[in-house]
Amino acid sequence: MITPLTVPLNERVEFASQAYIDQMAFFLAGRTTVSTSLRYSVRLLDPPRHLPGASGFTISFGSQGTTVDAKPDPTADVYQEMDYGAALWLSSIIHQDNHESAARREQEYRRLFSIPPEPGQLPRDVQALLIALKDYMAVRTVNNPDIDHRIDQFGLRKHMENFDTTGYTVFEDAFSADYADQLRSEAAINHRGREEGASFRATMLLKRGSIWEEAALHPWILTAADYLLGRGNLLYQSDTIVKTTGQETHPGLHSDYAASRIPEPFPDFCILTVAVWAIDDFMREHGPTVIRPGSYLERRQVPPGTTQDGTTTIEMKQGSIAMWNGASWHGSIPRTAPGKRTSLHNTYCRNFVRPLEGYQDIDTAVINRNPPVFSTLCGLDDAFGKSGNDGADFERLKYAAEAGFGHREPLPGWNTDPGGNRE
Ligand SMILES: O=C(O)CCC(=O)C(=O)O
Ligand SMILES: [Fe+2]
Repeated sequence: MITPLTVPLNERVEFASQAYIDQMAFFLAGRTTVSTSLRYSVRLLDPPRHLPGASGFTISFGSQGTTVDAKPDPTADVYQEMDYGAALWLSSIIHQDNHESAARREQEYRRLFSIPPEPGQLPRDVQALLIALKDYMAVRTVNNPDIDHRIDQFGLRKHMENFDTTGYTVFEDAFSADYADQLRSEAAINHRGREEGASFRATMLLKRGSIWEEAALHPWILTAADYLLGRGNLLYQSDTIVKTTGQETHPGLHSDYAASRIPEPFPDFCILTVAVWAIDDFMREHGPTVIRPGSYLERRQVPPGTTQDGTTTIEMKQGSIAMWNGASWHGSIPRTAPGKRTSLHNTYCRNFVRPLEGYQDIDTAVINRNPPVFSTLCGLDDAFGKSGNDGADFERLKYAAEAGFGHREPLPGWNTDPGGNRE
């Protein structure tokens, strides 16, 4: 059964758009008042071109009710300035029934975007209402559809150029050591009981706990996935590998297109991409990945018997993420050091590709604790597979059309309708 969406597609809004402010006002109108009067304001720096008015908002909490204004106010009791993209990700966190994960997300996003902790402590009832408002908005807020804007705001341009030349890149310092430790412990649980060296993969991670959901949504990686695959891409596979001393998990070379039977010559656009998280160091002795730079331009499967000659070793430190065009020829070398290498492999594919792992039946509770981009990754937003006896799912078809039919540039009209753009 395909998991139904609890928030209808037409309630989704872009962060800080007029439609977003309207949704906030709608939520606040029905709420009880708080005992303290307090104004809370955020100024958004460098909003995307199609939302020139998205400069921030001010929420006025008070005994007569709570209201929201679509303008930042530096004289507010709590006032913060941050980049549009950073604020969008902070506002994507859902707290309800998800406290541990919410705290971890907040920590990782603040670290990634260098945002200091929120100033001061809010009164209890104000804090509770603010969290309820944030949660209500987070499940309705789509990712910024302007991929170029995200690339520049996150400082990722050089990485995208790497995809266009060598076909791969390494994002350094992409997650904290603390998060790495938690990922390793969770991975160990999933790998427990397996014969040493026999089965090195644990799969279907989106059905194994919220820590993996967080990882699948990494803001830099989703930006790179959108760059390579277009918006609306899907999670193809999410798995961990635990590699032991002497183990050879990927001898020779392969392309990640193999399982999907992509005919040769491969298309000149990318079909799928894998992001490999170095939960432990990936230095030579740890058995890292090797890749042949530029091999995605071959546009064919690796001929049988091809050796690892001419490859580059992707050496990286814990906290780095390597990512490549899935048409690239790559493998890995055996681990010589004692101990284990734990890594997370999140693969994303184009909207029309059939993923290796199925998430269309994922628990509603999982959908409800994540922003809309998560249900997109699970394949729940698009129209595929949702025709019934009465015809197609026109709501989803309309939604797909609003996202553009694979257009690289925003569709005409985007600049004139600041509230209407949806992923
Ligand atoms: O584990 C490695 O080093 C390589 C894994 C691999 O081939 C992949 O994730 O596509
Ligand atoms: Fe691979």
